[in-house]
Amino acid sequence: MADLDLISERLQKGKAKEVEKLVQEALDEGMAVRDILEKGLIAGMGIIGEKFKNNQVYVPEVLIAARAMNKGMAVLEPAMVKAGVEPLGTVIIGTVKGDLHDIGKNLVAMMFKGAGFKVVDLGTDVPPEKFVSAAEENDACIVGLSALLTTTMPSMRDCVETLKAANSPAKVMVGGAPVTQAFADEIGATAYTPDAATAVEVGKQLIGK
Ligand code: B1M
Repeated sequence: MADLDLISERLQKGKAKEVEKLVQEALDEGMAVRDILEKGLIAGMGIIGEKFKNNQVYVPEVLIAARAMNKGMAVLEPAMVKAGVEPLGTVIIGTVKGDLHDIGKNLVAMMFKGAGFKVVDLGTDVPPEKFVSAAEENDACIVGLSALLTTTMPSMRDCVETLKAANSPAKVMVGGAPVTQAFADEIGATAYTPDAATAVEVGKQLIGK
């Protein structure tokens, strides 16, 4: 009998090949796709997110756990489509124009994915118009903006203004080392969060999940 706790535990250790194999075995045994996703993969990534928030694990551990998560998801995805498992919503994410830092943004993206969201990652140096068009095309519920430079924080303001001018219904979440709650309030972003795990918690609250 497939063991969902083992999938979660192996994922937390970043054992990508084992996760891949265990997910395949669980599918072959006829286990429900939603259970494998929620009680195996998402549960494991949730624990890693919590530990990361509490400084019990660090960036490398999160990255290898996320890689294991991706391997498991790749096995699961065709079955998810077949079973009609809907993502919680779509998150558009990117680092704002002029800014090439992407490690933190990637972590936030991975955590959102790990929590069951569809994530469209626009990469780095993303102009406001691209956030708007991607949000529209993907019917996004959240647009996530990351900035690591004080000099690119004004790009965040441009994004918020451009999204508002386009009447985008998406909630705008901002973060990155120089960003603060006061700045988020000043530019009219929906929410600021200091780290990737909190971003996902707040993102779920924002869409009522
Ligand atoms: Co740059 N850099 N960098 N850099 N770099 C910083 C940010 C800096 C603080 C270093 C310093 O001077 N002490 C400084 C910024 C100063 C400032 O403006 N306040 C700086 C500078 C000045 C520069 C250049 C201008 C240097 C130069 O060329 N003269 C240049 C700019 C290039 C550009 O972007 N146009 C530059 C370049 C680079 C590299 C390319 C070499 C490299 C980036 C590689 C990459 O990302 N692929 C780099 C790096 C690695 C850093 C440091 C060392 C590390 C950043 C990082 O990845 N941290 C950084 C110094 C530091 O922070 N100690 C520095 C780890 C990451 C996990 O944390 O990104 O903060 P972070 O993400 C966190 C949270 O902030 C939050 O969640 C994450 C995890 O929980 N978060 C969000 C992030 N986005 C979020 C979005 C959310 C919610 C939460 O909602 C959507």
